[in-house]
Amino acid sequence: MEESASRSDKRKVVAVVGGGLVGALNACFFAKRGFDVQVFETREDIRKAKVVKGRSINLALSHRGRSALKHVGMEDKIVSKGIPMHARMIHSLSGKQSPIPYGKKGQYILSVDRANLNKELLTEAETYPNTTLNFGRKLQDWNAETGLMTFVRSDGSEEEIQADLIVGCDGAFSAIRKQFLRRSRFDFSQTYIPHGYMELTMPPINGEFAMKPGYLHIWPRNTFMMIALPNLDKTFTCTLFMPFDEFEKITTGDEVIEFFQKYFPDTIPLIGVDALKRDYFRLPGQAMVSVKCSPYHIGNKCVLMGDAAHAVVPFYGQGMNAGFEDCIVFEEIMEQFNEDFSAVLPEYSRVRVPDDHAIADLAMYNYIEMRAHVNSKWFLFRKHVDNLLHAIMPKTIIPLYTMVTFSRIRYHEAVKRWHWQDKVINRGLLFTATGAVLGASYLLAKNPPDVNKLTVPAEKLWSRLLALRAP
Ligand code: FAD
Ligand code: EGU
Repeated sequence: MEESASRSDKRKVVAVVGGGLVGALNACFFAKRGFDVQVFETREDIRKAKVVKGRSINLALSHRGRSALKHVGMEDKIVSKGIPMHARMIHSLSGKQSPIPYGKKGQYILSVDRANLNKELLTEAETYPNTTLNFGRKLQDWNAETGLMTFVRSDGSEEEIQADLIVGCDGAFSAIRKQFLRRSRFDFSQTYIPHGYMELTMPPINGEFAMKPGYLHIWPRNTFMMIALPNLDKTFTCTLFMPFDEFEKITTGDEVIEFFQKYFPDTIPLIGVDALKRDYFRLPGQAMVSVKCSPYHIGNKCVLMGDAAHAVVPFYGQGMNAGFEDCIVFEEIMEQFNEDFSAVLPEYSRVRVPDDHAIADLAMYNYIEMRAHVNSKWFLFRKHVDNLLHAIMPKTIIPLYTMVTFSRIRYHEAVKRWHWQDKVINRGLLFTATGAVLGASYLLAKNPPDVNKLTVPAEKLWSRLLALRAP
């Protein structure tokens, strides 16, 4: 009697599998609600490890990610260690640099250090007495009926743990997700893109940033693209995107320099010839994968969040931001349904799948668009058109990246609105063009041109037509 009473009194155990960015943040969300939170992470504690190998060194943090950090009181701490980027800086082949602001003064994104962000979130999670971080625990398998998980410790020994709720935050190659794949009516797709990425460091020059730090630097070259984000130590992390077969074509230091001479000549003296020759061969090009699936839950036992639910290609700077927003959405539904997992989990899938799929599609769309025809001129042109239309009709036309980056408009709503805006713009163009044709016909009918005077310079004819008045 007594035992069963104390058992039902016991706090529910939430196992967060994966102590990466989303797992560590999620631990804070669940800890705040008072659950017994157990985090399991394959790696050793990154706060103790000397070298942290891993994916991208820095990331662009924007509104959605910040909102989630705010929920757990971490926004200021992270923002204070971020470097604001108020604009993109477009580098043309000739070395010309053109800034394009992200928006108004308050509209900027932040370059944040991935390792530091992860460490701060783990430390924050640990401040809750009801949270335990378990490092060196790799999830091997789990049972969807019982919620029993098997972990392998660093020394090879196994450990079994039971939880009331399992939150899979174990990244794009999620081990938790494997059980989902065996279930009926689970949709899953995974696509590797032909491009890989490589990170190169641009050191400071005379103790100062080698380029202006307040920008996201971009070298758009169609098939090839490079992007650079500033770090607190006054370095830039440059990320080179190119097709794997192109990566493989370059086999010697001289070929690296030749390649950079052709596409990114202004960066050679900034990264340094020797560093370039050396660092290019440190690691091979890294793969990028897009993963979509649905639903995100199994019964009242398990739910996927972050890259485990939706890995997106990085061409919108939204992967982490979307994963952080997952945590807010789940939190709101927990509130709404009184922490009743059997109601919360299906609702979470229902609400969140369309939005995560929308951002996955947008990121893939932007990848295809950028590699197809985005050189520096086109990039500048498109962004200026976007910003101009917004300036003319601020309430009607909001650039897509603004909705994605600086608002919490649901991703799928942003896409809908974007299509609608496109229609408005096209109608506007059609209307203008029709007006011009009608106006021209009218003027020509009223004042048939004197064939002998058709040597009038073209500009004059145009200015007459545009002025819509008889000559
Ligand atoms: P992860 O960061 O992958 O963390 C998963 C964790 O789970 C890891 O710590 C891993 O060790 C652990 N784990 C894995 N398997 C197991 C297991 N079996 N048992 C226990 N633990 C396990 N996003 C942005 O918002 N802005 C950007 O600017 C941006 N730039 C990017 C640039 C590049 C080149 C790339 C590749 C991605 C970028 N992203 C960006 C996306 C971002 O990196 C991811 O969306 C984010 O890291 C997802 O966090 P996560 O916690 O879901 O997964
Ligand atoms: C890629 C890799 C510029 C960090 C998309 C913009 C990215 C980032 C853009 C990486 C681009 C591309 C946007 C932001 C951001 C732009 C965005 C891409 C950060 C549409 C560390 N993208 N990224 N769009 O508008 O909305 O500036 O590795 F080159 S931040 Cl590909 Cl806003």
